[in-house]
Amino acid sequence: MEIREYQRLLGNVRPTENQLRWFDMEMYAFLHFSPNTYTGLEWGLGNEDPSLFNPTELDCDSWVAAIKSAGLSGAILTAKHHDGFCLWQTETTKHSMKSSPYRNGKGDVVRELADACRRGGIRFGFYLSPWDRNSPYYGTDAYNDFFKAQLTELLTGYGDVFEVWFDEANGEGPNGKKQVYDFDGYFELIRKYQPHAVIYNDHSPDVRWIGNEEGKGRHAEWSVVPYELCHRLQPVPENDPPVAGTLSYIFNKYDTIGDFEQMIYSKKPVFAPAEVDTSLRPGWFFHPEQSPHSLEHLQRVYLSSVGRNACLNLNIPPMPNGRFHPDDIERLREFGEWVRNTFSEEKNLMRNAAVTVEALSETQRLYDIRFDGPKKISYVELCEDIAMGQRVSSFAFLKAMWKGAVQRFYDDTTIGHKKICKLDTETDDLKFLITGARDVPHIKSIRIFGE
Ligand code: FUL
Repeated sequence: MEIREYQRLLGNVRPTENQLRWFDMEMYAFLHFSPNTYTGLEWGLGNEDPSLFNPTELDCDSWVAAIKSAGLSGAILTAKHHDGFCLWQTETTKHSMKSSPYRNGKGDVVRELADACRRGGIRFGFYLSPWDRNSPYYGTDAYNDFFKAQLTELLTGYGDVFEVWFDEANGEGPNGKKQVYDFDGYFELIRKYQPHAVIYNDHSPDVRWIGNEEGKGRHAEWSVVPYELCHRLQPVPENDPPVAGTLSYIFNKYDTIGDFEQMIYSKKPVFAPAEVDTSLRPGWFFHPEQSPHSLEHLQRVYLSSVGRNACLNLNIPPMPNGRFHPDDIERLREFGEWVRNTFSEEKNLMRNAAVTVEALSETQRLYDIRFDGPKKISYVELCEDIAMGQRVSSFAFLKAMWKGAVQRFYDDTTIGHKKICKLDTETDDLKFLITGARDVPHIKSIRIFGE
C-alpha cells in the first residue's frame, strides 16, 4: 500500500458512540476506598479484619458536591481493590460490607455512591480489581467464575455504568498462585449488561492507559494505535493487514505508539483513546501525613490530559470517617474555578474575530484570525471532529508583524478531541496553520482565551 493511502486509512479509523460520549465527559473522579484507608497500606494483604472498615460519617452526597465543584462529570469507585474486600452487599464472599460494623453489616457503599451520583446528575462507574489477595479461588479456574459473579452483581444492581476499570496488577493469591484472567469473558458480560459502558484496561479496546500515573500526556497523542496493543478484542484478521509486521515490542508507556513510523508496522489500527489517571494526593489511598497537590500542579495535569487528547481520571481518597479532607475539598473547588474562569465563553476572543480559511493543499489549511485590536492571548483551544477520525499531525501559530512580515512562534503536533496550547502572546492578527494531516482536516471549534 502507498504511504499516502495508508495515512488516509489511519485518518479514517472512527471512534464508537461510547468512546465519543466518554471523550465529552473530559474529567471524572476516581475514589480509592478500602481497608487500606484504615491500615495505611497502598496494596492490602487480603487478610485485613473487615471490621476495620467503618466509615461512620459517610456522606456520598458531599463527595458528589465536591466532585462537581471541580467540574468533574462522573465518579469511579474501587468496589474491590487488590485486598479483595467488597464495598457492596455481595453474595460471593463474606469479606465484604456484610462483615463490617458499618450499618450493622447492611451497608453498601457502591449503592450509596451510585444513588448520590444519580441525584447529583453525574455518572457512575466502578473499579473491580481482578487481582484478589483474599479469595481462596484465586489461581484456579473457579476464580474466573467467582469474578464474573461479582462483575454481574455490579453490572446489574446499580443502574447505568459509564466505565468499568480493570487494572492488570497480577500478583500472587493466598495460595501463592497467579491467575490467568478471562478478560474476553469479563468484557462479554459488560457488553451484555451495560452496552453503553466503556472498558478501561491496559489492553482495552475502548480506553487505554496513558502509560504513567503522574498526570502526564504525550506531546503527540494519537487515539489511533496499533491493534496489537488491544489484542483481546478479536484475532487480527489474516487477510486484512494494511501493512504486515509486529508491534510486540511496543507498550503503552512508549511515547511514539501512534506515530506513523510505528503504525506502519501494525497489522491493524484501532481507535483506542487514552485516559490519564492520577491522584490529588501522592497516594491512591488516604494517608493522614500526605497533602493534596498544589493548584499549579492540577493546572499542569489538566493541560496535559484534557488539553492533550485524553480524559482525566482524578483520584480523591476519602478519609477513614468516609469524608473528603477539607483541604481536598478546597483544592477541588479552586481547580474547578480556574477551569471555568480561564476557559469561559465570555473570554473567548473568537466571538469578535473575523476569520478566513484558505486551503493550501488537500491537507493544509491557513486560518487567518483578526481581532478588533491587539489582544493578549493565553490559551488557544482546538477541537477536531473526531467522529470522522483523528487527522491533524502538525500545526503552527504565526502572527502578523510590522510591514506585512509574519513570525512563526509556536509549533505543535496532534489535536484530536481537544488540544490546549499555551501561547502567552499579543497580536491583532493570529494565523493558525495546519501543516500536516492524515486526510482532509475537520476542525470542529477554535476558541481563543485572553484579554
Ligand atoms: C494500579 C493499582 O495497583 C493501584 O493500587 C491503583 O489502584 C492504580 C489506579 O492502579 O494498577
